[in-house]
Amino acid sequence: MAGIAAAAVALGVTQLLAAFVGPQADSRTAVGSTVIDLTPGPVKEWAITTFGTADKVVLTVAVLAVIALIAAVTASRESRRAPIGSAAIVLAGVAGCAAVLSRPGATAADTVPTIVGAVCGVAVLRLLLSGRFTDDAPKTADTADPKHADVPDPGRRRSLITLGLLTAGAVSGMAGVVLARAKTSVAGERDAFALPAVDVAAKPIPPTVQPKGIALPSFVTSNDDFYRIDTALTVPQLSREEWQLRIHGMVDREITYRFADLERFETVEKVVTLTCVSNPVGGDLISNATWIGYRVRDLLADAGIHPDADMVLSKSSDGFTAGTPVEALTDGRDALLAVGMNGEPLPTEHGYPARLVVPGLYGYVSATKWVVDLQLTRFDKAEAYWTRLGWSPHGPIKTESRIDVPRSGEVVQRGPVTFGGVAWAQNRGVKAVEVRIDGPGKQGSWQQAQLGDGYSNDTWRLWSFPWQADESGAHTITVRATDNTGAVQTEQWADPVPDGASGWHSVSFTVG
Ligand SMILES: Nc1nc2c(c(=O)[nH]1)N[C@H]1C(S)=C(S)[C@@H](COP(=O)(O)O)O[C@H]1N2
Ligand SMILES: [Mo]
Repeated sequence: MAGIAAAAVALGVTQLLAAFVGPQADSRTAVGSTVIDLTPGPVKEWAITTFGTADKVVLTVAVLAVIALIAAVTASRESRRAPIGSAAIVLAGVAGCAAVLSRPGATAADTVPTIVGAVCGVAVLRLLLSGRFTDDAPKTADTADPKHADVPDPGRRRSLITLGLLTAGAVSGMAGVVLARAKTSVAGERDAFALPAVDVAAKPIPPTVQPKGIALPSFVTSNDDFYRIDTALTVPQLSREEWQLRIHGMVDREITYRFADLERFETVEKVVTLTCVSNPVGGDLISNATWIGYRVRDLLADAGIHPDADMVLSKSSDGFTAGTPVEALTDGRDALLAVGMNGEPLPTEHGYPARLVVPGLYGYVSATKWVVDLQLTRFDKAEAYWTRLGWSPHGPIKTESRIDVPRSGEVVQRGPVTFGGVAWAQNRGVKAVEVRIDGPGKQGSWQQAQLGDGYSNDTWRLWSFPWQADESGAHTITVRATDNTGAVQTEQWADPVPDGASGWHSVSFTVG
């Protein structure tokens, strides 16, 4: 417990001081980001497919658990001749300072909170393990004396002080996080941002996109429900004032846009379904929104792109990169630099003040949030964040479909039921969805599902399937989609690495 209390104080003090020095002094985030960057690709992939949007919470809890374990074990070995616990805290402090210094724009002064935190941690450990609280102190006899029963024994005092320090460490850490967030937050200016008037509106979304009589995901995902995947341990807080978009590399003229410069471009509204390459078959890392922004093509037009440039390497303010084919950013699909999402400014976690939205490509090769830099280059010259980790340099979205109703293991009442789900093939569009119950076999033939109206080739399509649940017992339902080129979704099972999962989604259920 002494070790855990010492670690809590070290982390708490660091976090609290960092709130006053600045975000770059936050060694917790610096270490966390370094860990994320150094984690091998397959492990990251495992974390995303296993924990999905909760991956950051899981990471934080896991890291705290590991720190507590190391602190407890090393502190139990602490002795005057071998101060192993203190050494562990000093070592952690050194690692924290190194992580802080490795981040862009950090100075020596930014290591002060970490150093002070480590010193406090060592002091706490030494205090709690000092002879002051040991039972062989001269007063031992007194504690057995009924006259002194109200005087806490040294062991009890030590427990109370340990608990107090642990609490103090935790509270100051949380205070530091809250304070730092309040100081850097762009939430206020985001709320004050009035979206530009739309010049080219998206066609209205008819209610018929949503199948009736079944609870499916809403055709348009609310901002709160929209899936979120990124490598950012703390959400970048980038003000419109600070924001710039630099266009450079294989161009005739470099251009840097300030946020106010965007006003002179046509404002375009588009409904686009984003999908994560890490989405497993049947997974929920897919959402659909109405975006407002500017055509990337228009922003690039004045730069004079060299004919041999085939990739735009986009970069975020926190160093994430994506490599997108120039063609996907300049052809008729109208890739956007989006500033609005479902009628609101982009939420900070979805890229405020500006991000890329490219129909038809997985997010890891296209959807850069907090985007500040577009470099015209070549696929044989440059590598982006996930490509370096073993993902494919190209990431067109595969045709997929998912069963939302019934849930796996659900017990369905006898009688008429309606099953349903979603299907997607962005940039090609979904033409048909077929369902098979209990196949393959004589009863298990493919049958056409009913489709919600198609909105566009860039959006998902909702489907439903009325079925007569007559036969009690175990059943399975399988789904497959066909895109507008006539290609049927492949049965070939593939993992998300390196270029997206494929295979038919099946769900087992029981008629009871
Ligand atoms: N800056 C930044 N942008 C990013 C990422 C990231 O890690 N950092 N992840 C990408 C990935 S892998 C996906 S799937 C989409 C997800 O966008 P969303 O979080 O708005 O749903 O963002 C993309 N843009
Ligand atoms: Mo992703």
